[in-house]
Amino acid sequence: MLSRTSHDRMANAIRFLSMDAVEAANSGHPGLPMGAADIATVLFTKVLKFDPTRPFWPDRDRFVLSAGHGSMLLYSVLHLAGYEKVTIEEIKRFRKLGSLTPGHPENFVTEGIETTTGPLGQGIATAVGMAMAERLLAARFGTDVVDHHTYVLCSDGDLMEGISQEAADLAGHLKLSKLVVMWDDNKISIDGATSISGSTDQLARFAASGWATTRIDGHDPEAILAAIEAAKASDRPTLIACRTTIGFGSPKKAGSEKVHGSPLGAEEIAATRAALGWEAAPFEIPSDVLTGWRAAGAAGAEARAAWDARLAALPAADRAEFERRMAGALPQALGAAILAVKEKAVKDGGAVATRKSSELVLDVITEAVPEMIGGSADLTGSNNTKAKGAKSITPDDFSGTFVHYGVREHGMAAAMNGMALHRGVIPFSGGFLVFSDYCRPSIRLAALMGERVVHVLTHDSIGLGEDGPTHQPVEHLAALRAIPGLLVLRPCDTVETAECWQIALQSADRPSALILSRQNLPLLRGAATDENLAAGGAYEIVAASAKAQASLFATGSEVSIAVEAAKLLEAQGVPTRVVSIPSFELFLERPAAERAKVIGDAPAKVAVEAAIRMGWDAIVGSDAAFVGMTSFGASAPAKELYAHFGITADKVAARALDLLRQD
Ligand SMILES: Cc1ncc(C[n+]2csc(CCOP(=O)(O)OP(=O)(O)O)c2C)c(N)n1
Repeated sequence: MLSRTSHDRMANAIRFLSMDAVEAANSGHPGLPMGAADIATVLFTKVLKFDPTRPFWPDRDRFVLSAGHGSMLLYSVLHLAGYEKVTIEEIKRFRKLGSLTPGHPENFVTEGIETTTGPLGQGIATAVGMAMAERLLAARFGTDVVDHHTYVLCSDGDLMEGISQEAADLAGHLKLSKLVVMWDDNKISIDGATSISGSTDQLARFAASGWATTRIDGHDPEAILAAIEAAKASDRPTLIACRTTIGFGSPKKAGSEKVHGSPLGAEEIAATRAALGWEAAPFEIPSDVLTGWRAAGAAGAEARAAWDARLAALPAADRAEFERRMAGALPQALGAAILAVKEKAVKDGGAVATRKSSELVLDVITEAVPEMIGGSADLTGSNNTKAKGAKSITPDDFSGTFVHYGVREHGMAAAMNGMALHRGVIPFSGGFLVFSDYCRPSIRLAALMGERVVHVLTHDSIGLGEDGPTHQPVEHLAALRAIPGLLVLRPCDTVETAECWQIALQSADRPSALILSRQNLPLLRGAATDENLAAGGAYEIVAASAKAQASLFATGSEVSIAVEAAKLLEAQGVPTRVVSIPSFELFLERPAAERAKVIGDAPAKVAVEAAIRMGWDAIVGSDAAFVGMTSFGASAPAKELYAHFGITADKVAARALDLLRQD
């Protein structure tokens, strides 16, 4: 054990780096780093298994700062422990453009940061996914190479957010005993005392969700260490309520919301230096303190080297498989698996709902890509995300590949992010498209971080029928397409569904949403080849009989309506082509000349999608007609709804004829 004096000085180094960096930036949050410095010091010097020279060592312990506003805590620790890139110059550039020290921690900016945090509640829920991935990989590869813990530091705000309950429930149920959450229980948030807005007994809440819980003095290093050791021995996840003082050390501001999110000011910083006996100038670390921290950082090298040896001792095939999965490389077998599904679909023909098409694809590709971990938010039979061979994961058996997430869309989406960030698994899950709203903050973070997670979103329009407008997405396609980086894939038949799955898996650095129908759709693609036509985002699926007078554009379930409309138009002597657009994003990423060719120059252009028009003008231009939705849906059989809202082949053909008449 460090002497108390050494501990205090090491913790104070975090406090002063944070105070001084916030002061230099003239913005930021000093209160949490000052209050939680003792917790971080014990964690990083006594507990955490890490090696700053190998930030991506697969068997490192994960540390998630769920309260991302306290980013200076993390930057201070990374610098002190010896993460090479987090230099003192970077600390001085806190919150500056292009620095490695942005306002909130970004995993894609700074090595050593496990996940982007900032939206409260996301970190703790993401950490649940990391802990799940650890157990899944340990079940496959053994604890010789997969045996680490996930630690979270969260704040009051993290626990106020509803997602924290979804996460707690899931972790407690799954008995994620290697998940340890340290709650910075300082009783202060932005508006003042937390008692002005809440009175939940958090320990009772977590206990009720199956967690071990304990309460300690968050400034007592021995108590912190003892609580963590007890947590590691528990058979359940643990919540440690660490009573701390926000802004610890500041004579005038400690314990008050004033220190949460603004610089202390030169005078108060000087007073804090005097109070804590800190003589070093801003950004200077006394040599005894730096030596102590660097020794803590170097201590993990031995464990890491021992792990390297254990990995080397694995049977060659296991080792290669482990390394492949951790690198996120797909198995060779995927291409042949996709082609086999396409060939079978063409042979079988017939009408199939794309949610069912997706199941047919999953039956084959989950065999080829065994790191795929499926799931559903209690809609397994509707989302069709449980492949034929998939076994459910249970609290006592993680050898399966399917997660019953329960009715917890938000917690599910965040856990998927954590699984993807952990590496070694590819998470996909199921939900209704209309409830993607419930996942949206986590999907947004997946896109920001560039993580490969695949959301299967079924029941994608009024085509779901009788459940009515609460369940019928109208604005959701536009809302998802608005998220930068997210691939929104809406296939029209089984062949396109296979291609969209291939795209989603091959997109290693972005999330995908697969938008699938409840209702049956005819097979439109008559031939199966190796070529992935959907990968271009849009392509001509039906050619015109002569130079096209009308071009019809559609996605998903409306492509077959456009194809019927084209037949009507052709019968009236209007040469008509149909363009299927499985992905706006992939199409818009292509060069303008290629796009112009796909869009064509027919005088009449009509777009069809059972959703709002928003977003379509960028594809077809504002001069095109649009057949879709302008209101919420209604409760009735799907066919009647399509007729009621005018999304029919007749209407599409009529709009094209109108345009030609005006021409
Ligand atoms: C989802 C979300 N809502 C609001 C915020 C803005 N915000 C940042 S910190 C905070 C609350 C601060 O209280 P607490 O979590 O106790 O942190 P502490 O004051 O102890 O640092 C809020 C509302 C946020 N980051 N995320």
